[in-house]
Amino acid sequence: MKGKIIKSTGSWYQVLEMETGKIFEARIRGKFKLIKTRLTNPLAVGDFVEFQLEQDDVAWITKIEQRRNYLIRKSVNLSKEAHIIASNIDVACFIFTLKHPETSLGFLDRFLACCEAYNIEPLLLFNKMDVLNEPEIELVKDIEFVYQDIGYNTLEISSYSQLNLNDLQELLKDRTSVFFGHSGCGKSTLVNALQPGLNIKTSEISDTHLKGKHTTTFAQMHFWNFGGNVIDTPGVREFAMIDIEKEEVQHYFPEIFRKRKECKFHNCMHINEPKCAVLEALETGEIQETRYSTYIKLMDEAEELSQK
Ligand SMILES: Nc1nc2c(ncn2[C@@H]2O[C@H](COP(=O)(O)OP(=O)(O)OP(=O)(O)O)[C@@H](O)[C@H]2O)c(=O)[nH]1
Ligand SMILES: [Mg+2]
Ligand SMILES: [Zn+2]
Repeated sequence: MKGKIIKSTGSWYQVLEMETGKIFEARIRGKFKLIKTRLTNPLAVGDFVEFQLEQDDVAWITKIEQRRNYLIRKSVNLSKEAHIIASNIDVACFIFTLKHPETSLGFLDRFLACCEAYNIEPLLLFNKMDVLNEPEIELVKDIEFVYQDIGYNTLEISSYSQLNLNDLQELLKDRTSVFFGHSGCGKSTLVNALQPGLNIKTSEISDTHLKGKHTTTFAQMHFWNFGGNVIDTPGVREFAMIDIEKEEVQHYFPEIFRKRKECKFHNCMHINEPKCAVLEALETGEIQETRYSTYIKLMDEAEELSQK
């Protein structure tokens, strides 16, 4: 039998049998190594699998199909183990909140670099617009402009005031999307707002730290009645890339990669080389300092990893 993983807790899974629409609780039998990296989860939500039924109700997953793409992360300094957030994705939505909780641009840039590396289309959603005052709205628009200029698709939204939710539905319709962001940024609330009746658990962010409480603990796929589906994921604090070479990092920053053609040296890494077009663009503000600083950090991390 063939199916798709729609929920994963790490020890057991939910598999949707595509033909009948039946859902089974399932476990793994055998080895599932598609990539060489050590993983905390061999199977992820979005994976297509083969499974067998035993005594009618226990499903054993026996095989996993190659993934078309996947979103993968590890914590910045932590172990060598990585975690597949979701797989076989059409669009990866990054939920950005200027406040409650505050989202750092470095976190966003790491996510975008990962999308570039794994061939996933990102969509940048500026959420909780309803809580912002005029200067804060201006700030969001400035940030938005920077990312649009690089080539990313963006949308200002709010689940509370329903801002642009129809436009968002259009963008998500008939596709598999994943919602990603810090705990408390409003991923699950957004799923509920896009489809009232799902009643996914949400909770208020803490008053003292203005951070989320990690309400969603497992990735889970939900199906839209307007077509397509979404993978709601647990909030994460930080994001690091895996298996990345120092020289390769610039490929994942489109504006840096475009500029590199004008550098004097063809193998310029844009650190301190003479006649570097990227450093010049940084000077003029054409390339953002926050983006550049994440670029440098990712190169440092890649170098550190290669020395281990
Ligand atoms: N003002 C405002 N608050 C929102 C909005 N969307 C969500 N919230 C609130 O933000 C808090 C956190 O929302 P959740 O949906 O649980 O956040 P989450 O991203 O799913 O968090 P985790 O599951 O912990 O990763 C809740 O109190 C929501 O009511 C919004 O558009 N505007
Ligand atoms: Mg949630
Ligand atoms: Zn250069």
